[in-house]
Amino acid sequence: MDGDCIAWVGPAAALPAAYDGWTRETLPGGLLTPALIDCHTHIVYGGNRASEWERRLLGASYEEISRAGGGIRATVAATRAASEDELVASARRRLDDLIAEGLGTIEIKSGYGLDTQSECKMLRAARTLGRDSGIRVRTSFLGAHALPAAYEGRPDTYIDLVVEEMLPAVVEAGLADDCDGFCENIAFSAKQMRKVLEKAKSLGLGLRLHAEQLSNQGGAQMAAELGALSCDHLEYVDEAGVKAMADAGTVAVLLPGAFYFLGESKKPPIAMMRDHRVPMALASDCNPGSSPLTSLLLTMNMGCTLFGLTPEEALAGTTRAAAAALGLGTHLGTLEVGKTADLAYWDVDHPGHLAYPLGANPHRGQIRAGQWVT
Ligand code: DI6
Ligand code: FE
Repeated sequence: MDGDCIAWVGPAAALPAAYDGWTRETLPGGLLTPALIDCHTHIVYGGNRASEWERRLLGASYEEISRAGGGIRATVAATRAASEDELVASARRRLDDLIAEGLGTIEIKSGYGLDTQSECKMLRAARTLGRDSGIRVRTSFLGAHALPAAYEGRPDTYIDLVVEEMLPAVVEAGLADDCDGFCENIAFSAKQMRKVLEKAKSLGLGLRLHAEQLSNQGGAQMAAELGALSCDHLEYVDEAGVKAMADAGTVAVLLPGAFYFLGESKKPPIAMMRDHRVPMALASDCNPGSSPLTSLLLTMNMGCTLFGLTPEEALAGTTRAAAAALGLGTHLGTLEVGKTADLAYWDVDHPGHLAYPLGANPHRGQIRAGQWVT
């Protein structure tokens, strides 16, 4: 490593003589990887939804709870009521779980504020988490996550508010790197989401979209045609959507934690994505309703056991493909000369073994931008 970058990679015996005088460190464990990247989280939120989970165990569906005014709206109420400091503190506990497993970069969405002031509060909390923890944080504005109760029956009026007031405000304050939305029959249509994403693009934000999680709305195709960095969930995506993603270089972010926790049965079309060479990332989707998950290693295991990814695809999913999903592929995600030295080392002897255990944590240490962290 030279400063914060990787200077050379290879077998020790091939080390050029020019490096003879450089400091050497021998790391414990058998494997060095890029630090892991969680490219889709809603880790900042107020309250929890444990009682909603119990209702689902007794037979209520996620969709029914949402239509009855619970679900995301319950977390919106709790998040609006929480102070910024409270949001930072509760999210920090979840972030620390991820860091303990080699996390170096995380994406954090807003989307539980649904008014300008509360969305900004969430995004400021996310930025504070990045400064306090030393982990690289990328933020996504998710104002079009759910229809606030006050706009019941007037979704287009709410979309206008997102486009005309909220997006310009978060961009002006420098709080958002990217823009996301929930394109679903219980949220917003592809036409409504197009309006939001087009505005975001004109303001210079990267684009991503929750698409085809519970039904096929054509959101993935629409977002890919706008040049989205990622489309996420994708259980119900069809071949037109996958093709559009392949053409645009859009990353498929798979979220097996939500599939598992909601007891879904329709899997994303992995074989089709492989055929079209769409890069596949894996993320926790950490959120209180559909995926209260704070382990990327378990996410990788679920990607293999539930979706049929290979263990090596799972590792690429939380490194190389996850970096691409955040638009950071030229700096992060692989061990290559010139990339940022964000590294994790592990007590395993084969890359495929990271995804293998359930509940074990073989992480032994981390290097962030060339600095040792123990
Ligand atoms: N899809 C999800 O998986 C999360 N948001 C979304 O649009 C769930 C959010 C929640 O239930 O609180
Ligand atoms: Fe999500």
